[in-house]
Amino acid sequence: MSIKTIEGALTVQNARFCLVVARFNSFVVESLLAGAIDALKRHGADEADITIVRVPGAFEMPLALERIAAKGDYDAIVALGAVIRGGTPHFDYVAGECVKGLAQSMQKHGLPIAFGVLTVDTIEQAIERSGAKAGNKGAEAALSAVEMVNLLRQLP
Ligand code: INI
Repeated sequence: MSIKTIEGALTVQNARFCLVVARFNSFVVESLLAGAIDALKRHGADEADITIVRVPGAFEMPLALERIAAKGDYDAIVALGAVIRGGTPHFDYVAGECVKGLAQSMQKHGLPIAFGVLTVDTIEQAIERSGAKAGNKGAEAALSAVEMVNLLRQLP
């Protein structure tokens, strides 16, 4: 007896992606964006099917993203940002609201939303995760979006 496995492939055709990108900490986020675009293109996405929407910071992401998700123009959304801990509780509010809002939109619309928002303690950790020794989390998020688009196309 063989086990039936359903999983999403890592190459995609005819899929529209929206990248929602925070301007805050742009020195890191622009590298996440470059990684995400590169990954999408190398895994089959057409440049004409990729849209970038810029927001001020991670706190504003849920509002823009909910509007985009509700419109239904995209097969997946990739959220890209960086929340870096400072000396105050600000980090917890911004990161918490961001992830909560994104998760709510994903469930509400049944739409893949990849979480490419770094939540780190130091600038060094952010740099490591945006194209240095810990990889590029923007590229990883984009790949998750590709996989989920393909998975949802297969699920009944
Ligand atoms: N926004 C971020 O995307 N990352 C951060 O690290 C950050 N910090 O630390 O303050 C941040 N703050 C701005 C926030 O997202 C809003 O844009 C701002 O509060 C205006 O609403």
